[in-house]
Amino acid sequence: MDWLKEALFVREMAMENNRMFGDALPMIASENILSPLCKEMLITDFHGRYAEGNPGKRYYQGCKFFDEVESKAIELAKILFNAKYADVRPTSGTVANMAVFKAWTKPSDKVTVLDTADGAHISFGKWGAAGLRGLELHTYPFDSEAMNIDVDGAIATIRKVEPKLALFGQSVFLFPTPLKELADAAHEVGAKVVYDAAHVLGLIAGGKFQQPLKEGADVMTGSTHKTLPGPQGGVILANKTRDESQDMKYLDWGVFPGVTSSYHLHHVAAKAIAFAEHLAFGKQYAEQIIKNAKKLAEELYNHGFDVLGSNHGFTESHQILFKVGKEKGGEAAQKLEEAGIIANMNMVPGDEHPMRPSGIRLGVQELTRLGMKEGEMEEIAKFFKRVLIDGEEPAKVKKDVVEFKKNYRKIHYCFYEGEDAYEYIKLVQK
Ligand code: DSN
Repeated sequence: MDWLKEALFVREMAMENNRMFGDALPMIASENILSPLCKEMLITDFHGRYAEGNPGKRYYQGCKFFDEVESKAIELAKILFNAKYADVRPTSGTVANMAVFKAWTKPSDKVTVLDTADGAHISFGKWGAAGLRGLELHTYPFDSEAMNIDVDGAIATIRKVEPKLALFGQSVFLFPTPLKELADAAHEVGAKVVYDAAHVLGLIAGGKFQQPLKEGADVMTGSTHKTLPGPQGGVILANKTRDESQDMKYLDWGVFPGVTSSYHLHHVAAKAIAFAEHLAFGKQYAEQIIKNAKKLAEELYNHGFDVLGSNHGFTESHQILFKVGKEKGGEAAQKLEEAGIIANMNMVPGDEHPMRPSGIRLGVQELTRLGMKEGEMEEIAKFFKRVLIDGEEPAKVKKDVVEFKKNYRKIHYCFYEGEDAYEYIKLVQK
């Protein structure tokens, strides 16, 4: 075998991927593009280094500059989220959730949670991290007309089950959770309140979604690469310091040695920069994301799509969810990809099989970061109509999508904005 050829094949695929996304409308609600400064951090020497523990208290030598970086990331996260406690070590939102489970539960403890078909993340499900910890799951009822938790029903569930943790936050997340009332009920029975903010972290930080830490959450977990447009990774935030509570010490140990040894140092550096950028631009970015999501949802609805949440203004987040016919989500997502629109099939309330869902979930956070506003959402809704309602040949629509996208490759809402977001940076020129 020619091993160089094998290696260059991988590089060619990465370049093709850059080209594909550069030409497409990327609308997966959990993704985003990196700012130039964040990108730079990913190819620094931090990438190959180890750190265990906390700044100033390390097992490994050689951490003095990284200690500065991690301390800065923590400081900026605390300012951004108005929190007293920030842990930037989790390598993903799932790892952040695992750390909470490790710290605050034992196997067979009871937790209350939304069903994944109603929008909960897989890490809160029996096949994910909650199952791995051996937790006993009790689901809240869901109001699929309002696309939100049924508050009275959920309060009754919490009172009956008396869980160790009451879990909130969603991966399909159109509207804020009525957290205050639910957190009061959870605290009454001695449960801790965990809010998974992965999808809406950037909207919360921009002050445009609910503020879970003010509404009763004991801890907020999140991922740093969705509406908070940093590197792939996780974060944990809370309002008590390690010194104020033994529970917070357990949380610290839940991350290390609980679910990490070293963590991704280059990503921590990029997180720090993403937090600084969000402090500078997050408010305007979050505001435009929500305007765009509302506009796109409305346009799709007017074109005849069965958009969920229609009696409630469709969405208050970056997401839109619409039904495409019983178990037809996969087929629709495939046609959209052939037309250059990258989105995912998604379960909608009532679906039973995760691999045969009936909906499409969209997110507008990446399109917004490329400078798109409400006018562009009108154009994009027309592409959806051509593919999924008019039944036009996807390849024909793709030509127009590629042409449309040519004007939207530059990144906004960050330092050094205006750089091409999809350019492949070659370090080896040969
Ligand atoms: N499952 C991812 C999503 O919501 O797309 C998040 O981890």
